[in-house]
Formats: sequence, structure tokens, C-alpha cells
Amino acid sequence: MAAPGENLRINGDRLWNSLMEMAKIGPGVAGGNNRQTLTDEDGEGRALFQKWCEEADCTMSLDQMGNMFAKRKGTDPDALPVYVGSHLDTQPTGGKYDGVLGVLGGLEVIRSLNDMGIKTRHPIVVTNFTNEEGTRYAPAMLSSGVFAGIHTQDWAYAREDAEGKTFGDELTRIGWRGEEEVGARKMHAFFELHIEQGPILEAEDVDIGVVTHGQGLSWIQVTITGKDAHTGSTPMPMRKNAGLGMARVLDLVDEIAISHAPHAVGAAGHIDVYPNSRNVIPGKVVFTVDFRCPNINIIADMEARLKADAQKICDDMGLFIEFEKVGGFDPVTFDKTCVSAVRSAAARLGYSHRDIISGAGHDACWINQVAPTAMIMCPCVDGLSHNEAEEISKEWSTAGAEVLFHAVVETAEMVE
Ligand code: HGY
Ligand code: MN
Ligand code: MN
Repeated sequence: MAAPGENLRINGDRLWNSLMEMAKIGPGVAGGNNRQTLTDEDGEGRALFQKWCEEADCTMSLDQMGNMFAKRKGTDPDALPVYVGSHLDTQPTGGKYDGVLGVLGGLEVIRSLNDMGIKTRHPIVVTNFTNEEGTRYAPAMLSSGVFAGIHTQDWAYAREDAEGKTFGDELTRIGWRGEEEVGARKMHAFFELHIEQGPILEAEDVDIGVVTHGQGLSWIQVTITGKDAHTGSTPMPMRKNAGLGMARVLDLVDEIAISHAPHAVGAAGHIDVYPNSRNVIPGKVVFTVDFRCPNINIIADMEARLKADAQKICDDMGLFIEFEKVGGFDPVTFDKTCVSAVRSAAARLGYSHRDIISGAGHDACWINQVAPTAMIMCPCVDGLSHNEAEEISKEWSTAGAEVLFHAVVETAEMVE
């Protein structure tokens, strides 16, 4: 397939301006974003994205999980489309670029093709996957997971947020529940541009991460039950302190991950304490342990050690402990042809690049199970993400989108 000439570039200013416009929707309190999935702000962001896609002469489709598909026609109506995209939902203290760069970078590919009057044989479809973050509704990558046949739609619809509102009801409430069957679409290939969310590219002064693999993930929800009691009048030996049990288990999580250094990681980001009153010994805690590693055997070892050693901690303290697997996926190997298209695009465009394993999970990790898939990463400042201070440069954004443009256009086959 003919690759685009190195002179074919995107409009980095237009992409940057669109990123800044989208960032105005669902602002955080510290310069980032709080545009959580299926909130009114998510609905507003979707509407803006749809408006921009229609202005770029795309046709928008919506499936039953609210996944959005903006299609630019190809010359061959029978050719499977090349998909490009990511997610518009953010963490509660999210940044302006996590996910959004991949969706608006895909839109910039379309806008640039329109500017240059370039036709491709395969159609190109820009995608916004619903609820990639998995914050309000666990697990992460929920809708790309339904699209790839990992989760059933009924199971996804029944997921509840902290207030007991279901995914299905909230998707209907914000008016973005489509009719299209989820996963019925077939893809020629899928490309996702994403910030690295780690420190490697910036530290090595490299412009582009050619993502060859994604590490695996395990989310285990742990419930420890003790006994609510008065923090003042209950003698120490009589206490059944679920909060103390959690503290010792969280220390164990850190110890397990460090024992598999340097690649394994572990922490708990979600913690609920009951009754969460200043003068009541916690009778119950619920928290989610997040283990990750590129090696599936190490993930299994971390899960096994957590269960065995946390059980012993709680037995010794007279506490009751339960474990529930609430999310996870095996390490991912992306498609070699798509990865090569990314690597040769970076080289052609003169950008420094290196192979990299994705530390975070992405919709591409699930889509890789149903279509040839690859990812492109750009650096982020101090490797910081899932923090309102998340930052990238316009140059990094432009470089990432140009590599995306070249990889997508090569795969979609430019028509002279
Ligand atoms: O959890 C993840 O890795 C992704 O940011 N949802
Ligand atoms: Mn993301
Ligand atoms: Mn994220």
C-alpha cells in the first residue's frame, strides 16, 4: 500500500484548539476535567463532537452502548472501514488529553483529508467509546468490552454507580442510547492515539511511542467486615477494626507488587469505609486492588498471594474478608502490520520513536480481540495522568496526530 508522502501533515493548531474547546466542557476544579461517563457533561461533550464530525461531512451512528461512529466515505463502499478513536469520558480529577487526544486526533485526520481532497479506498470512522475510565461504572473499557464480546450488554446495563443508578438508565437519561447492535460492525483495522500516562518518552526525549504490547490488569474488590464500635470507650483488645485490617492489606499489596519489580504494579484507588464516622471504629471497608504486569503468570501470582496472605491477616485479627474479581484483561500483543505502519510513519515523518508497552488499559486492548489494532503514544509532562495537572505540548499532540494520520491513511489506501 502506498504510504502518504512525508509532506502530508495535519493542522496542529486546529487540533490544539479543539482540545481546548472540549476541555471547557466538564471543567475540574484545578484546570483539568471532570466529565464522567453518562453525566450531563458527557452528553455535552458528545454533542460537540457530533457537531464537529457533521461539519467535517461525516455521518454519525450510535450503538446500544452509546458508542459513537463518525464515518467518512471511502471510494469502495464494500471495503471495511479503518477505525480511529478512543474515549471522551474522564476521571473525576482527570486531565484534558487522556482519551480526548485520540478522539479529536482522529477527527483531525478527517479534517486534514478533507482539506487536501484526499480520497481513501476504505472508509474511515472516528470513534468515541462509552465509559473507558470505569470510575463511575466498573470495569474500565466497559463499552469496548461489550463491542468485543467480553461482557454482555445486559450485564453492562445493570452496572450500578455509587448512588445505585444503572448504566442503562443513565445512558437513556442523557439521550445517547442508540439502536445499532453493539459489535455488529466489522473493522479493517483500529488505531488509537493516546498520551503515555507514564514518564518514559519524556525522560528519553522521544516524540512517539510505538505501542507493541499492553500490560495485563486485575481488579479485585475486597470487603473486610469487623464490628462498628465506639472509638473512645472500646478497649483495644476488644476491637474488630476493619479499617486497620485494610491498612495492613494495602501494605501487603505494595509488598507483593514490589516483590515483582520493576514491571509489576499494585495499589488501591477506590476505598469506601463504613460508617465513615469520626468516632466509630470502621465495621466494614470495601476497596479495589489494581494489579498490573506484562506477564500473565506474575498477575496470577499477585492475585494468589493477596488472597492467601490477606486471609491470614484477617484471621489473626478476627475479621471476615471476601474477594470478588470485578475487572481484568490479559496482556495484549498488538497487530504487527498495524504496529509497522505506526513505526514507519514515525520514521518517514522524522519523529524520534521507540517501542513501548502500555502501562494503562485502553479501548484498543479489547478491540485488538476483534480487529487488527495498534496504538500510538505521545509523551506527557512528568508522566502524570489521572490528575488535573496532566499536560502535553502542542508539538507532542501534533506529532502524535501526524503519525496517526499516516498510519490510518496508509491502511485505508489513498486513492490517487
Ligand atoms: O485503568 C486504566 O488503565 C485506564 O485509564 N482506564
Ligand atoms: Mn484513556
Ligand atoms: Mn484514563
